Amino acid sequence: MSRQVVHLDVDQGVAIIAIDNPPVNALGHAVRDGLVEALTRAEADPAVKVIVLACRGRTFSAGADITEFGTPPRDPGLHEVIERFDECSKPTIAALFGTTLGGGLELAMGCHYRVATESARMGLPEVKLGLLPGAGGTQRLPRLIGPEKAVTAIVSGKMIGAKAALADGLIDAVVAEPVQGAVDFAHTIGTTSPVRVRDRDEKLAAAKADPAAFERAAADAVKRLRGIEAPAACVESVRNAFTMDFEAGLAAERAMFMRLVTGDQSRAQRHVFFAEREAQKIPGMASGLKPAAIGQAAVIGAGTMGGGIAMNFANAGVPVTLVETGEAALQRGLDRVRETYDISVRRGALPAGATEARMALVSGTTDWARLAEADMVIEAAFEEMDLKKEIFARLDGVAKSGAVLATNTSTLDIDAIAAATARPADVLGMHFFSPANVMKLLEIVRGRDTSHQAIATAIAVGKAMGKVPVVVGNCDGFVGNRMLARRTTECERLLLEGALPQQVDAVVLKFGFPMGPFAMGDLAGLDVGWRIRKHRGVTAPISDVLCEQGRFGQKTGRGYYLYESGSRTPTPDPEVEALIIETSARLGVTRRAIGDQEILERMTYPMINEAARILEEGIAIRPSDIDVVWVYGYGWPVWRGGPCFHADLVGLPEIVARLEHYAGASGDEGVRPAALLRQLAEQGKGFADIGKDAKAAAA
Ligand code: T1G
Repeated sequence: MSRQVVHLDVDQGVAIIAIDNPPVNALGHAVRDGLVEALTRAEADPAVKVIVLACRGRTFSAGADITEFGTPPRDPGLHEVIERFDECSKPTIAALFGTTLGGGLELAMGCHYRVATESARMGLPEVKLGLLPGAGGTQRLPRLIGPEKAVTAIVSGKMIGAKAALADGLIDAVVAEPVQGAVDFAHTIGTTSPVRVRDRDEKLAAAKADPAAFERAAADAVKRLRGIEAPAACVESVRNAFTMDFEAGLAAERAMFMRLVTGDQSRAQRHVFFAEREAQKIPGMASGLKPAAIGQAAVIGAGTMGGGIAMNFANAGVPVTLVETGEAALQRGLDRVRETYDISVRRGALPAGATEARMALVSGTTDWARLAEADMVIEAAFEEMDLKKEIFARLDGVAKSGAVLATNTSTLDIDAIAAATARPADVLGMHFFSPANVMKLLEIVRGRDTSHQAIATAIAVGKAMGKVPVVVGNCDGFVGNRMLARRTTECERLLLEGALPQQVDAVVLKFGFPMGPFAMGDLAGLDVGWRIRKHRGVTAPISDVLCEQGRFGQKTGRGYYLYESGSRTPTPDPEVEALIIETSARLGVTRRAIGDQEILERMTYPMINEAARILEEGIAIRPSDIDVVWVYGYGWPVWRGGPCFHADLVGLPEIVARLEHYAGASGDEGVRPAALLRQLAEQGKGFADIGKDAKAAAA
């Protein structure tokens, strides 16, 4: 017996149609069916004068049911349901609260009026799924708030609050409580004949007369969006709102939606949407396990990373104490945090007053006894094992029982660090990516003895910080950096064999990364990798020579590229080209022209191969976790879904064959296809097939 997902109640001439489909009132087939049935009854009921569309639970509808995409469409379609509300002979009012998104907002715009609670937020985020609003949103939103604001909102996919929505004309009133507010609003309109949004074109007039302002807003909205299809479709469809009649605009929108929803880019972006949520599900973890409450946090080390981590706590509203060994270093750290907030306020990224509000949550001390107050301590000291062991041994004697003790190490052995304490169950890695207060990815590294409680707490803290947490196993480089090391090795080889930095970077940029690996190295500082290589006794001929010459990248004005007078724009450097050619000769490597396709394969396939090994060793729970790591931590284009998703699109047999070729050419057994990769290829399977097994195990 399927549960009732739409309720209809009538009281004093007002019909309340309430969607009841937790967790987010997604507009799946049963809901759409129920809405048509309830609306038909309410419209036919002579006692009903006004109809309120409401939702139960925590939010008005967050949109179409994304899990239905890629399955055969089932009538009534969402656009048909919305048309029914739009054509209704009685006034219809949507009662918004929570996060009204996508098809949920489109449904609300199909109603004649909208009210919302003050805390309500609303938006059309379809572009983040590689789509455009496909149920009238690109035609109705411009009629409510004007084409310029509509195109900016739809291409960004951002939410706006109720006050801004009221000011723009998206809603008609801000109310204290959604349903009662809608009922009260109903009494103000009485039974005046409904005003259909489709018939409101006063806000289109200016764009019809002079589209220049719209075209400027559209160009501004899509700048820097290279290679991705959905934003351009969003612009075209909003433009249709004032260049076509409503029905034609609706039909064109639907056609564009159907093209996008069946395309690889939207499939990739929907894959990442679910992968990000799947990554927080840990097989064997009791579903009712509650994370520990973090009332007070502490960060050891007030350097760049420590300061950024402290900001993450303050941003989540958690008081945090920065701990340093000396007053001068502590003050420098606190000043850097304050300055970072000030920059965000000056840029408008944070509201005025945010610096003081956030800094009120950040304190500093050189007194380790203060650590006893913390429910979570994150160590962000120098990347040196003996120092970390000393810190954790000392922490073990000070921290309160049950506190989560985390290290921000980017590669060191979590088990070795945990062994310095008598409480390894409370120890784990929380690997933030620089800048820690900006980058979304958080690798949560579980040690051999780490408890599910500690992991659940770290996941919850990461989410509260606005991070994307991914639980990974303990090995050198964990998941992201371990795969990056494969790409870095290929970068060095490509230079020796005949490529130049600008050629390799151009190929990686064209694939969709925001930066190429050499420009990225110059940004991070070539001395960082140099120090690690020296520590491990490995060499990278060209990068080592650059570092020996003090060419560390942007920070020294020259690295692989030149940076003229403090500019951040990389310029190819003839001296570096000469150095590369000389190094090839010195090492007896005959240089050759290397094609872009080979470069792209060597920039991606060895990493994909390493992903297969990571899965074989259980360092990642599922392939989609690896996709999340690379999309949110390293700039893999979200519309390509991540390394494993991409590998399935290319086809594993092709990748195996090319890896065999490159392993033979280089003599590097690390490039030879992993057993799992070969096995999947032989079975005609992909990484996605592994994901299905892991998901079943986690259920
Ligand atoms: N469809 C199906 N499942 C959804 C869903 C959706 N639209 N939104 C969320 N879920 C699931 C999610 O996978 C998770 O499942 C659970 O709900 C809680 O979500 C025609 C085409 C609303 C801000 O893009 O942004 O309408 O992991 O963990 O952090 O034009 O969910 O528990 O099994 O994210 O509180 C447009 C997507 C759809 C909104 C809540 N709408 N959702 O965040 O919870 S396309 C969206 C969100 C569309 C029309 C077009 C967030 C949220 P599980 P959660 P949260």
